[in-house]
Formats: sequence, C-alpha cells, structure tokens
Amino acid sequence: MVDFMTDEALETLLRNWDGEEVITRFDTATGAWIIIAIHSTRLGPAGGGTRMKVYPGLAAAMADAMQLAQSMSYKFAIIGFPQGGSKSVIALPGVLEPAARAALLHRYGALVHQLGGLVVTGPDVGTGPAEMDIVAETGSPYVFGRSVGSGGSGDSGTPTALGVFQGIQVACTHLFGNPSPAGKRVLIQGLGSVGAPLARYLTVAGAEVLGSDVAEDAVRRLQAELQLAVVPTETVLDTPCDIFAPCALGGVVNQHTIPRLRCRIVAGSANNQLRDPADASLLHERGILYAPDFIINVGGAVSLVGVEAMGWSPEEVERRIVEGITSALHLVFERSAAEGIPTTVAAKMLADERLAREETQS
Ligand code: PPY
Repeated sequence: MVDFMTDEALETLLRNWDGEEVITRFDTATGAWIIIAIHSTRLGPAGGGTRMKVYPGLAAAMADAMQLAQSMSYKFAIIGFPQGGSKSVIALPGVLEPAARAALLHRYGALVHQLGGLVVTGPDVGTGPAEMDIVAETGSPYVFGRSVGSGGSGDSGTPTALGVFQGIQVACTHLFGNPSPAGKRVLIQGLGSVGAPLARYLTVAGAEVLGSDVAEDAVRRLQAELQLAVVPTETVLDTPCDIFAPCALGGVVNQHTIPRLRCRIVAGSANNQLRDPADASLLHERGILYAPDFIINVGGAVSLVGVEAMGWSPEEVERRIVEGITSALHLVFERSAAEGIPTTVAAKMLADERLAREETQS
C-alpha cells in the first residue's frame, strides 16, 4: 500500500486503474477525505458500500477505494446483476464526536444524492445500518442497508455468511468430493457480523469450528453460544486447519503469510483478502484452493439490492445467493484446473466475458 503521495504516485495510481473516475472531496469541517471510486457503470448504476476508517494517508485511502470498486464490478458481473461497481471511502482524521460524525455523514449523503443515481451505496467496514440511516437523510433514495425500523433491510452479515458457507461447500466438493464440511476443521478469522453467523452455519453442519478475533468480547459471546475453540490472533496463520476463512480486514493472504498457511482451502468473506494479484499464483503453487472473495462474499450485495431495489422475498434472496455462487464457483474451479491458472485469474476472465457480453447486447 502507498503511504505518501507525490505527484508521480498519484498519477501512477490513477493511470494504472481501469475504472471510470474517482470523486474526491476534502471535508473541511472534520478534516476527513471523501472518496467515491466508480469502477464501472457498464452494467448499470455503480453499487458499493461506504468504508469509514482511519488510513495512513490519502493515497492509501484512494487505492483501497479503487481496488474495492473493481471487486464490486466483478462481483455483480459474475452474479449476473444489472449493476456496476463502486466503493466509497471516508478517510477519518481520527475519532470524531458523534455530532461531527453525523454532520460528515450528512454531507456525504448530499454528495451521493447530487450524483443523481450514478452510484448507490450501503454499509461496509466501519459503517452499518445506523450510519446508513444518517446518510439516507440526505442521500436517499440511493442508500441501501438502512435499519429495518427505517425501512431498510438491516444487517447483511447473515446473507453474506450464507454465501461464504455455500462457497465452502463448493470448495469441499471440488477438493474432497463431498460438499459437507462435517468433520472438517474451519478456522474463522474475525467473528463479527459475517464471522459469527458463518460459525453458526458451520456448527450446524457438523464442522469443527475454530475462531479468532481481536475483540475479546466478540469471542466470549460466541463461545457462550457455540462449541468454539478459540485461537489467539497471533497464531491464526500458523494453525493447522482444512479451511481458513478470513472474515476480517483484507490483505491477510500475502507473500509473507502464504508460506505459513497450513490449510487446504482459503474461503472467507473479507474483501480483497489477497494483498497482491500475484499472491493468487503463490496459493495455486502451494496447492491451496482459493475461493475468490468477490464471488463468495456477494451475499450481502445480493441481499441489499435484491430486497431493497428488486423487492425479492427472503427465500428468493437465499435462492439467488446459493445458486449464483454455486454455478459461478464451479465454473471458476473447473477452468482453473483445466487451464492450470489461479482461481482469481479464472474468475476475472469469467467476469470480463460477462461484462463484454452485456456490452454487445446493449
Ligand atoms: C460489498 O458487497 O462489498 C458491498 O459493498 C455491498 C453493497 C452493494 C451494493 C450497494 C451497497 C453495498
């Protein structure tokens, strides 16, 4: 990641990106940067969540938004949604007082509104239904994921977990000849809004679930509910398991950590789990099957857009998540095996083909 920005670094960042545009606004009142990276509107309005956190600098924040927006385009293309890809980043200068934070979210909402439907947004790391309620006060109707009480579909962690659970079963089919995770040891990194429901799905399916989280209360709460073995955060990457599920922040799978991994499958919900595209080759060479994040974490997006824009029932949302992920992942695993290429490369080829097909049809 880039931590400083010279003219050259900024130019390189923007030139090397294959997206459409990056909207950047400095919020004078708080000192925050608002960045909306619009990767593609080829299939429809660009959709993607709003990530709000402290970054080392503007370049790191922009780079994150741009990479995440690209993943959103792939996500929607692969699942066959008439939606483009974007991501918003609100790079905070530090912890803000509640009133200042709310005012910032209002100004962000006004910016989204001003774009007139070019982008739709929702929750991401650092934001949830409560923040979307505030953004929607000025950004509506382009804000998904408000709280249920305010007319939104609420937390999308459980539908995201359902998709990851499905992805794990497809990976098990591919590697072990049987979809069932029963008896398999699954290590979940991050027991938050996706990791916790994923642990529940896996426990019911008979898997041996191991979990880890920097927040000790999250671990304790889940431990009281499930038979969960707790792994200290420092040893997660060295712990033997069948399936490693990164469900916290991105970048955990990289040239330094891949040699340490002692798993057969990597399948989790975190966006951009690989730090660098070349990390996919390192996993492939080690014989570790990687279920691309932008395929198996699509459940949240399908739920948000499906419920709030398409009016789908919960059953329809679940069916679309399960069927969409299953068919896409089988195609990707088969192509990866047949052509000897990393699964992410096969997945990007599939996304590009679907994007190109839509382009010729329109
Ligand atoms: C994600 O899946 O990473 C998202 O950002 C979900 C999403 C999709 C569409 C609008 C808002 C958020």
